[in-house]
Amino acid sequence: MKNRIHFLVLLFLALIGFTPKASADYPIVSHRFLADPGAMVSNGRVYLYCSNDDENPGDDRSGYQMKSIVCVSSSDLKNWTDHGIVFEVPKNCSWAARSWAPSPIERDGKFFLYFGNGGNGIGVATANNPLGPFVDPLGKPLVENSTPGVQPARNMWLFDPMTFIDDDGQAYMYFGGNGDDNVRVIKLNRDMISVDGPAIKLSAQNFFEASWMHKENGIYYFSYSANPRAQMRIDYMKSNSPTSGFTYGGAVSNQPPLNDNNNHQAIFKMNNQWYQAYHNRVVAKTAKIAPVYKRNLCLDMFKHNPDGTIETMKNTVDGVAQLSNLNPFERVEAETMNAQSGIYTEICSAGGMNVCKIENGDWIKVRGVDFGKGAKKFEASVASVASGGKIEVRIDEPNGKLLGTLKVKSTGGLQNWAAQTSKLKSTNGVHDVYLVFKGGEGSLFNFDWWKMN
Ligand code: FUB
Repeated sequence: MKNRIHFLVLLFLALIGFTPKASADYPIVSHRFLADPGAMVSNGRVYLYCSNDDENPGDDRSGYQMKSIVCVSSSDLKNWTDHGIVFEVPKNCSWAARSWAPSPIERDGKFFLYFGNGGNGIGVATANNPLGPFVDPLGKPLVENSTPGVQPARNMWLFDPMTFIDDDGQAYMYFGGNGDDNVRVIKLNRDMISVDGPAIKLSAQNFFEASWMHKENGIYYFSYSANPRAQMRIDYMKSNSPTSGFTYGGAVSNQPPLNDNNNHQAIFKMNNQWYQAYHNRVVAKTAKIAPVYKRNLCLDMFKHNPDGTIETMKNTVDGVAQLSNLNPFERVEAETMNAQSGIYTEICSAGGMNVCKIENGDWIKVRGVDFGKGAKKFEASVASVASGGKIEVRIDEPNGKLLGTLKVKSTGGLQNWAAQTSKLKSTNGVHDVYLVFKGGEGSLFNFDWWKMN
């Protein structure tokens, strides 16, 4: 089954190269089912905090059961690092039963993660580092139905928080769902874990869920997922104030290809360009897995027009430019990749994550690697119970030019790490690198990081 799914995903990736209208951007972090991204740009990286759809059963009836938040990040928008689970309920927050659709923000050197306890209240978790560990500072929800100003609200889903800090330092949290009059915004105090005054009611036509706020040229843009009557587009309203006077602006983006269901946007600016991270269901649909609760991340760009409207985003197969080439002469985490076939990740005993369940024929693609004047050696930290596995270093295609082969020697255990090296044929310029795994039957070895010399 595993190989069949990988074959189908591979087939899809091969096909989209020839079919410009095929689907949304390459799935980001395609080895995980992730959804509802919340974006934070910090220190030259964008971090996406996501609902963990790997926790949903693989059928179309079980509903959303996510209890953890997964973080992935990138500095170049093409190669993404999987940081794994950074917050989990009830383990890190005993009052909550679910953690959905998180939204991150940084203030005063601290990191805050807001999440929905399903649709039944909003919690906050804090950390001193973007990757956690996130802990519950309150021991109770930050916003619940009894919070002044939340009710009355007909059948409101009390979830999908998004926190925004205005230029004057005032923080606001937007949230709500399921009804035009069910948008709420509430001021947060400087500590970011307490509210200042009652929630204020806002209305948005066809409001369904996924509140997000961004500001450009002094205009406040409140974007949201519209309801199924409005094809679950990402629509927006704009205003000169963060809490009132919003008028409908149109669509930030239409229903993504290969989705046919809910969507959830995170809007962020990096290198002076606006992006929308979102989810669709291309990985599950391509692999013929029941797709409703198995979503995957995507990314595209959009622009603001000179008149203050938004030019509706185009979903592309590969429309986002790589912001910088990857330097292979510094340690690269094995779980940093642009695409993959067949691999999984897990917590690594040496810290962070490692790639695991590597089988014959699996591969990792790393995009836009700058070889400079050439590399002579490939070094990789691997862990293996037996010798016999290999890492082939190829460029441009999974079966592209072979630069060298690392023959993995036993390290005596799947978490016993050792750096091993092999020679490389010298290559100049910028290439996509494919690390292609070869060996016998079953799981071959684990892989933590690599580097060229
Ligand atoms: O992931 C669960 C829910 O689905 C989110 O809270 C909504 O935004 C929708 O994407």
